[in-house]
Amino acid sequence: SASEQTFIAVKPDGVQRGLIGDIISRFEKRGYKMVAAKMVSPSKEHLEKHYEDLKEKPFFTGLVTYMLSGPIFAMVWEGRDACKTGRAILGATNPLASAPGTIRGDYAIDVGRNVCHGSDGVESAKKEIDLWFKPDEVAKYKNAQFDWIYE
Ligand code: DAT
Ligand code: MG
Repeated sequence: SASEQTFIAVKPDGVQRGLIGDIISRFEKRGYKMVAAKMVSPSKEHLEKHYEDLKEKPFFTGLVTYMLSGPIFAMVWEGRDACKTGRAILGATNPLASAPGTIRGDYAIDVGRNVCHGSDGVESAKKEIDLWFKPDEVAKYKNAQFDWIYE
């Protein structure tokens, strides 16, 4: 439905490299609606919870250290198929496999510096939005462009 939501974040490298505006623009221009955004410096515990499914992976410690290395720009984007299409806008996890035209395919090389995060499905999006945002931080509004984007 047009109200599907996904959690998208600009990781510390993306913030430092000045990519927030470009990443917002790509989602805006595609037709997605921003319903929440904030600059945050979450705790180690918060980031370990965010990546809890990966806690057994050999790269987990390095991943959490990287995510703690600076502020993160956290967002919620809404629109039809937002999770799947959001992942397509980001590109493959390993930037060397990401197509040009995707965020990672345009701006990254190393999997450990891949600039952005996006929920991998509707269920994980719900969990992540719940972890990163309070309910009153997520706006409800109709975008004036709605009828020009959806048939
Ligand atoms: P994604 O971020 O595309 O959802 P993921 O959930 O599998 O990918 O992994 C989360 C992050 O962990 C990923 O963005 C970068 C890091 N990562 C994944 N696989 C890795 C690997 N093989 N080596 C190092 N870091 C990795
Ligand atoms: Mg993931």
